[in-house]
Amino acid sequence: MKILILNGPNLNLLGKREPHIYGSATFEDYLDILRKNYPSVSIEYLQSNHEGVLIDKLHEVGFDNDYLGIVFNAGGLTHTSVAIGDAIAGIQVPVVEVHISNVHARESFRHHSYLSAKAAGIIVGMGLMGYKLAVEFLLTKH
Ligand code: CA2
Repeated sequence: MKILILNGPNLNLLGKREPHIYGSATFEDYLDILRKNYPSVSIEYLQSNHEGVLIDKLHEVGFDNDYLGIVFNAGGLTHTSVAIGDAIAGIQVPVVEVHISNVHARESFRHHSYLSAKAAGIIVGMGLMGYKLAVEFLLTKH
């Protein structure tokens, strides 16, 4: 039983910059805790700053029946990338869109997502806990 967590541009800076918005934990620290909480799930993780790498990963995992789903924070590409929206629409494995911050309480350009209409669910503004909630949701589909 596998789940992919996919993080997009600049999320490698978590815990290092802007802690007032994104918190002070690094994603790697959080991932350790998450993996310990779900020992029976193989949680794969990829962060990339490159749109094409993210799309290639969606295609690679998106037709693999071993995956329950993909937990995806596309970062700023959420608000700009038709191509990532198309990739999610084109794969079979469900994608849960996650945002650490409440994008609706921020600048108006963050209010629109090219992913949301193609996502199985959306979690916004719950901090890093959003990733855990997305894993819980995907486990209910097992
Ligand atoms: O709230 C989220 O999870 C976002 O996806 C984060 C993106 C932002 O563009 C989206 O609108 C909402 C930004 C990721 C950058 O993360 C940083 C973390 C620490 C320091 C600087 C950037």
